[in-house]
Amino acid sequence: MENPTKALIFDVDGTLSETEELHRKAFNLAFKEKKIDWHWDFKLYKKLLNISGGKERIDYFQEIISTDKKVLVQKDIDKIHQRKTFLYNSWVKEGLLKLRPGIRKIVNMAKKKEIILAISTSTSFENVVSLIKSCFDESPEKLFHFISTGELVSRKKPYPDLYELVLKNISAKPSECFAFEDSRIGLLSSKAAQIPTIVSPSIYNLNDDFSEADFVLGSFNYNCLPLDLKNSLSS
Ligand code: XBP
Ligand code: MG
Repeated sequence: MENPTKALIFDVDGTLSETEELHRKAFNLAFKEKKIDWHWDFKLYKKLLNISGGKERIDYFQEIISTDKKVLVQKDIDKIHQRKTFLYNSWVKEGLLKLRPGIRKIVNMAKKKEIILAISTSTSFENVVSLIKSCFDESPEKLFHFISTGELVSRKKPYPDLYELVLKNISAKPSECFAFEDSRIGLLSSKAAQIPTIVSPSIYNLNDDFSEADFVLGSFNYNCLPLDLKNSLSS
């Protein structure tokens, strides 16, 4: 039988790994170091995750949520975010994050079947590289055919741009792929690009509305995967 799945496209934060608690910790430490009196707790950060991209998230918090006087200009936001990125990456390099259950097996099986692997994420290339180097034995470029990251588009998720960039670079039709997502805005992005999407919610997204998803799973464990995909991975 001809292999019907040409490519698997993975979101990063919340999908490859439960990264968001480490992002949150890095934001909070960066605020503290810069003497900014903000602390994002779990409940608040859950709300802020509806804004993809760290700089956009800081800006949104200042503009919409915080009742403090607006003091940060874009240059300040850039500096805070640079420090947050440094902190996050230093912890990732220390090995504080691991892959979500099932991800390694899917990646290994897809590699054996020569199914194309790609990434679609709102976060930065730097963050993706540290996570992949820390969690997989192979270099990001060897493992993933194309890595679509926030710097490459002007509209992040929930817009389709990050996924459309992947499709263009791997020369695949949406129907030949599966996207893997963990959040509602991620799902809206992959579905706006018309890609069949498998969702397994991360800790921040357990109660999101996933009604547009093709499959909603409790985990990415092989046994939970849709039959079509299992066939492609194993036949
Ligand atoms: C989720 C995000 C990211 C991270 C922070 O991305 O919104 O913005 O929380 O990343 P994904 P930066 O598409 O992988 O789920 O601070 O590097 O922007
Ligand atoms: Mg995500």
